[in-house]
Amino acid sequence: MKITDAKVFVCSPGRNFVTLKIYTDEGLYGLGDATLNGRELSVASYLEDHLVPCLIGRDARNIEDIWQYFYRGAYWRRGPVTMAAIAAVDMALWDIKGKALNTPLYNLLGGKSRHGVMVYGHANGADISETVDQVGQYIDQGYLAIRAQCGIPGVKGTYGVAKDKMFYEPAEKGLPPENEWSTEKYLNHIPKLFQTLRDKYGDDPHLLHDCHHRLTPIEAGRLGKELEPYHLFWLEDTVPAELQEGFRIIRQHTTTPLAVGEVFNTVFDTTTLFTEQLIDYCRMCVVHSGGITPIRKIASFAEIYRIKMGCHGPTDVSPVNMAASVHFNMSINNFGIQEYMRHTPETDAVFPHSYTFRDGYLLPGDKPGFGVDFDEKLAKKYPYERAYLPVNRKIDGTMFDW
Ligand code: EZ4
Ligand code: CO
Repeated sequence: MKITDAKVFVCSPGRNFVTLKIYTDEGLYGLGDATLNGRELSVASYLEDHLVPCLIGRDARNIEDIWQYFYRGAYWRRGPVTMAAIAAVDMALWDIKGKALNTPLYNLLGGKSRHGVMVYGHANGADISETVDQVGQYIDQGYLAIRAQCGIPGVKGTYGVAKDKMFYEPAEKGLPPENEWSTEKYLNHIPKLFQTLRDKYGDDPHLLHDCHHRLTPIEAGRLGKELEPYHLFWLEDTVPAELQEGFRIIRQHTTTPLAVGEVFNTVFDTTTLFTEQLIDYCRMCVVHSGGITPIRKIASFAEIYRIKMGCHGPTDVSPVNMAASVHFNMSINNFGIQEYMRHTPETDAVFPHSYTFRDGYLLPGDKPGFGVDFDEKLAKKYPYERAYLPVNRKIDGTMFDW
């Protein structure tokens, strides 16, 4: 089965997405997601200018070899742009494989390990009471797990506080907006949010929180310790994760479960974290870690250390990635949870998909491959629009992590 062509589509049905479509001489095509929030055109160029020319004429069945050709074969490796581009190729080839064998992807990955994929939704609010109400709305919709974020008094524009509650998306059109940050105010406020949530909703709902890479290890230790009475499902991205060794300090101070990895690109970002059992959940995303081929290996490596997968699933990657993630999660034993931010109706119309939400779980459906399509005609109505994630400064103006 020869690859005859591959096309890159950049569209913006509510926000920007990069989609790869690989065509074969047997009439089958596959879809891959290549979206990297705020850097979309770089991945599109990486694909069009560098990978697609090498793809034409290759046998679409040889997924492992093609992955190794683009990763191991290249002298310049890693990084989010490179890995998102390779991921899109890998995903499209798995999609073709499923269609060629007329079976959903999870069957090719070992079959079902569970009946559905537990997801968590995002509850955001300008203050504690708004977030508490939002958590209640997710519980009413059947969610078993909810991530809770709220505004911090005295801090303008905190991460996790949305303009649109249902479809939270931090990227904004134009140049990067600037947020404000105070670790002191944040650390004093967040335990009150979780105390209020447990008082109101009891022990059952799984509650999660994302620090978005803003603390030092000792600050993370303090927050984890103060949140222990509210037994979080996880505390996410406490520290900037370039420094894996920092997690040793956090672990010495708290039993709150730790999650990290949405910005990781390869297994090499995880070695200290996994082998020393410094985290509980690995948040790597199918698209930003190079595709189905490498993330399966990363999950197997994590399994040895009893670490579970809790993949990133924001609205800023497309339903193609979400479908790939659901099939992957269905198949592995060490699945923890899947992040699920709902896409807007405009996005869902461009990417019709067979996965569905029911009673707190995503179900993959039984279409061959990923079960996602791409409406090219509709996508043309939504051309690319420049957009950036915010940057962050401390109250005195110092540049900080966002
Ligand atoms: O800020 O995907 O857990 N979810 C997150 C996301 C990230 C965005 C960045 O593009 O941290 O909201
Ligand atoms: Co996060």
